[in-house]
Amino acid sequence: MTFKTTVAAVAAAACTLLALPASAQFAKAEEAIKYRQGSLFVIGQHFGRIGAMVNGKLPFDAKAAQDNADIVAAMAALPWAGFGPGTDKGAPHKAKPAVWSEQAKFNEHAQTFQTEAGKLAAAARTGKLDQIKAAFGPAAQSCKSCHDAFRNR
Ligand code: ASC
Repeated sequence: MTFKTTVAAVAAAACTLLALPASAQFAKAEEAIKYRQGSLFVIGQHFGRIGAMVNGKLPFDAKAAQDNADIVAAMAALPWAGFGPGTDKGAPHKAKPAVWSEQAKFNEHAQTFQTEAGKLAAAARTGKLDQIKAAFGPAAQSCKSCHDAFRNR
């Protein structure tokens, strides 16, 4: 390789690293599994805090709802990179084999959740509980339908 092509190759590799989903950064399947479980756990915690307000178990706090919904929406993009090829084994988990054998369907669920999480964050920005309630149902349903199809009990 000439110097120029070497520089170009290194630059291309660096760009690829930046552009690749987080899956490429996992040294081993166990880390991908922990990553997806950790991100889904954090999402669940923040989603649950909104749920508590929606269900009247916590007093409504518009700022808290917005903060939590923003976290859910931002984190909604993350777990999916942790379901890459070969991550069906490597640590205990509850993902069904269908995650890897029915990828298109799984990806569709992941996408639906991201869309609903975005709508929930938009609703939370209105500061109105009725708007949040309206968006929360479909978002929760998107969690549930994916869990029903792709997560063992
Ligand atoms: C949550 C949470 C889920 C969903 C799901 C909705 O708060 O942790 O997995 O809502 O229960 O039905």
